[in-house]
Amino acid sequence: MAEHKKFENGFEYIEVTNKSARARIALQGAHLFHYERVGGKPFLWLSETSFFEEGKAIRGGIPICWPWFGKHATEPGLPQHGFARIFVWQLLEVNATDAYSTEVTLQLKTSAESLQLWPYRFELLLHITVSRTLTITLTTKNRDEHPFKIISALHSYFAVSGIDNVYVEGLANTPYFDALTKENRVQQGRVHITEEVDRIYQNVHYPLILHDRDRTLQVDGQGSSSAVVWNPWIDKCAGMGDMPDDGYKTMLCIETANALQDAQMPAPGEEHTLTAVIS
Ligand code: TA6
Repeated sequence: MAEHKKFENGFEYIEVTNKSARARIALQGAHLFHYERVGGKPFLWLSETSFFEEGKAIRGGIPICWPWFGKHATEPGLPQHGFARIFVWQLLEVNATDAYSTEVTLQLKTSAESLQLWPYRFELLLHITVSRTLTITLTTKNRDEHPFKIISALHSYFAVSGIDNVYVEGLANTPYFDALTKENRVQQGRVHITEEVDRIYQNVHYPLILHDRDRTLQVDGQGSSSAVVWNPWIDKCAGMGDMPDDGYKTMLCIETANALQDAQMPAPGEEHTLTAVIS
């Protein structure tokens, strides 16, 4: 079942419910901000002080960073992480394939507003499959006469019991760029979080496993050989107006990306697909 819902301020989202799971997807940003299996706890972290307002990215769930990641390379005044997550997408289809699985398709296309921010014609499709497994697939289609470069990420915020209880398996001996120190390093063993972490891993071999005290979550990436691991820790968290001061204790971002050397350059008429399979 899928229901169109609105917050009191009119912010629109879709709530999908089936025998496997429940999910909520905002039309702004095609932003999946809630997923939980029937009888389970939410997979995704959502800030209790997140904005649900036009033009402001939701803090949590799976923001879509596209067509650039982080600050724009040359124009710092442009939106952080691109514009896909702050534009309103069109809901194309909700298809209950059976009682246990629902597919949702949303679309974002070139507009006068997008052309003001990025001078290329494109089509974006987001397919979300809500079942016992959560699959989110971002397809970029080059509708322009020129090739264009996309740096993107499915910026997944995972809910954890406590940041001290978790570690990430699957990145040992993997090179990463440390966005805090601007150094290139190599991961030694498991990723534990004991301070602010902001790393872009390259040559990633999926799946990655998030081990928590009472569950493990698997993140499998397709069309991606880079991944971002981020936790803002105490000081950065305290400075964020849409995150409680202790929010860093119960979240960890593991982002399936096309970043740094993994950026993509579809030619006119070509497309690229980035997928995260979460289970
Ligand atoms: O994913 C890591 C990162 O690029 C961090 O540097 C931090 O900026 C985070 O994304 C959140 O970005 P946002 O624009 O959503 O506050």
